[in-house]
Amino acid sequence: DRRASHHTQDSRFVSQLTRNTFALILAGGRGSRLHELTDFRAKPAVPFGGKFRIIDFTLSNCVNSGVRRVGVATQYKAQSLIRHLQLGWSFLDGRLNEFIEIMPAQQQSSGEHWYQGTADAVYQNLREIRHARPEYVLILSGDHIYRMDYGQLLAAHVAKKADLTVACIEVPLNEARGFGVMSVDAESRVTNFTEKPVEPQHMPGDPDKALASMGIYVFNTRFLYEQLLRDADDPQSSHDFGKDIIPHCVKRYRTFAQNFADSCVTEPGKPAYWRDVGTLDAYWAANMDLVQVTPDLNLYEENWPVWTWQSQTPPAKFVFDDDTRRGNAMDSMVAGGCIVSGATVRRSMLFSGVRVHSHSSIEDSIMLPNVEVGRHCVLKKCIVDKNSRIPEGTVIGVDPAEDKKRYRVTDSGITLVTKEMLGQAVPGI
Ligand code: ADQ
Ligand code: ADP
Repeated sequence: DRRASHHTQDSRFVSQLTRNTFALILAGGRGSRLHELTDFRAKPAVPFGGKFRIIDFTLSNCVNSGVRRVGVATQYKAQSLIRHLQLGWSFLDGRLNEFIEIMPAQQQSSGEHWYQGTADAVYQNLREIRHARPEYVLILSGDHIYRMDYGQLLAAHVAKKADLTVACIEVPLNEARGFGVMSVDAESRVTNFTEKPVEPQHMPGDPDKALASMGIYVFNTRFLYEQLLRDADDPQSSHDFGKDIIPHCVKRYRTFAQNFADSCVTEPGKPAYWRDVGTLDAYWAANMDLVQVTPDLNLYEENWPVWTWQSQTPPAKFVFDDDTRRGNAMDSMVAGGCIVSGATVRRSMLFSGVRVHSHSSIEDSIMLPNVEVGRHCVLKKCIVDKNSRIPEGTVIGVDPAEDKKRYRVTDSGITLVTKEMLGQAVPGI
């Protein structure tokens, strides 16, 4: 019938748009508010959600949306990220014109700089983008946890005959200072954009909310070239999308906003989930979101899989001790290769290969891959970095003043523990 044939035409239209798109993922930021978690790896490479890395969410959105020509611009501490991409993301098929390409900062412009702002990171890769001859360029960040159908975003961009489309989300007004904040008219055209405003403007009709940029942009390719070339020649510019390019375009060209609610992939009745896990508190909270009984972001939903690379591990194992009635995990996610033996785990996230020994208790915590927790330990509200060994009898998360002497404790009481803090770093490096 007519509706069905309309639908087929629409989906063919969207798939043509996604095929004609090149996605560039900005993955070079340090993520300094994650402190020691990003001492040796870029934020997009930080493990998340039991078996993933943060960048897997954005990459999966690309692959699931049908945007399969992807560049990843790296800069800060890229080794761990590059290894992950090579191991886990080399399955796209070049014969079908699909690829994920690593684009390291490499002082390729005539100047002496590595990437400056985010716009410079794209500018320095213009040659590669040109080579792919896309009609649209999708600029993404490798830092966010969300599920989004970029096809819907592209379709809105084309329907509005936009030069530039910015994906946006409603955030509480008191958090809006950390974002680019915009105003839109009745047709969703952006009328004003301010990066990280001191006094963010609330949305009309809602004094407690602001409309924030998600740092996700669709550009017509030719328009992007023009803007980047102009910006590169501007001595006043810091070469950043949020600070320079977007405000410039809003004043002069057809810039539209698309609300995340319209392209978010979610289950009926669930809110649109998007998190910038930029701080230790936010990182902890977003992992804890996943262990909820009915999480807003449901990783068990199969029609929008999150892809990753994972080591080959046997199933998680639980060894129950009849005397102490311990040897179990409740309201928790436990990845492959873990052994919980005679210990109790509650409301926690255990990444691959974690070992928890007898008489220990872990609550509201995140154990990154290959952490070993000795006997008689108590860990509460902790983030324990990869490969750390928690010695027998250690208590963390009960006396913050004591914990602060050795570990990093946030204002809200989350404790980060790394192998460096435990004195277990490999000597010589
Ligand atoms: P921020 O996230 O504060 O704001 P920024 O720190 O520039 O902006 O990071 C954007 C992305 O680019 C991150 O994924 C980061 O890792 C990456 N990045 C930063 N510098 C880079 C470089 N030189 N090379 C490669 N990658 C780099 C932005 C927007 C706001 C918006 C928020 C949403 O500027 O308007 O509200 O994102 O989170
Ligand atoms: P992976 O190797 O699985 O990506 P990480 O995400 O922990 O593991 O990556 C950290 C990177 O930093 C690795 O290349 C590792 O060799 C390096 N590294 C880890 N700890 C230290 C340290 N104390 N000093 C220097 N480099 C380190």
